[in-house]
Amino acid sequence: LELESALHRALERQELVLYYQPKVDAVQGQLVGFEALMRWKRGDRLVPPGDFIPVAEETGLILPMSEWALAEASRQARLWQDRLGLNQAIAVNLPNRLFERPDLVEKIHDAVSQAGVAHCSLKLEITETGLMKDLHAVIPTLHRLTAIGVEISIDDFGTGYSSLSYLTSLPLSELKIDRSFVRDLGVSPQGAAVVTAIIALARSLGLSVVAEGVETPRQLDVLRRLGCRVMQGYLFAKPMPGDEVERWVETQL
Ligand code: G
Ligand code: G
Ligand code: NA
Ligand code: MN
Repeated sequence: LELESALHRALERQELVLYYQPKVDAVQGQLVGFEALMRWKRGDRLVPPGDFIPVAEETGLILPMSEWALAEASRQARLWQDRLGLNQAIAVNLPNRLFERPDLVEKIHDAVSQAGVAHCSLKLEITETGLMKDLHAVIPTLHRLTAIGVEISIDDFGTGYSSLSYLTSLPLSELKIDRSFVRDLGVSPQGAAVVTAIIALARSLGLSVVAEGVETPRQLDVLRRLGCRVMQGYLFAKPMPGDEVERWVETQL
């Protein structure tokens, strides 16, 4: 309860910040997008999302927090467009509770229009576990979002216990290979099995694939040989504040 009121104040006092982690095409060496990750500046501490997102979800604070994140990511997209000519999309993690909102599509529309960016400047990352809870309620919303140009990515793919049949009935654009599978690459011969299967699945469904949590050149090498180009992880860049991203982008040119 104490954490709940502290989090409430954090939202009002603008103590929440977004960090951004680049997604790169590791074959061409190109920046292809960003994932926005929330942090809480609590005094001189930087609280990671694992320590407050669960409470935010339980209390419903996740709704205004996510609304804030959508607006903030849109604002950042506009800033990078103006300052650096960057047009890569920023992906926001959207907890499945947000699909309870009948006005979700309008909220997203408002966020991008107020920032003056195109709808395709935002992407949404959702997890399969939450999706499955109320798939039929979610499908029309996903269709409306993709119709206005907001692409949908499935986060932590392969870690849920859901059936795969939903993949063909949803308008998705991307699967993100969970970092637990990437961690095992090059460690054991079985390590590559799941990753190989996800890449094949994505390819046959016409989806792009992103490997998360890439930390070593060995993992990069195995992923490349398996046909995965787009990667995200400490090997390339950690999540950074917006101004640090600008410096990072300049060193990449
Ligand atoms: O940044 P970090 O490694 O600590 O993220 C931990 C978890 O918190 C990840 O699973 C990530 O999806 C989640 N997370 C990070 N930022 C956000 C956010 O803005 N909204 C939601 N709902 N989850 C987030
Ligand atoms: O659940 P989600 O995939 O959104 O979580 C992303 C989390 O992964 C963030 O907390 C981010 O800080 C973390 N992360 C990003 N790159 C790496 C990496 O290379 N290794 C590890 N261990 N974590 C990473
Ligand atoms: Na994510
Ligand atoms: Mn993820």
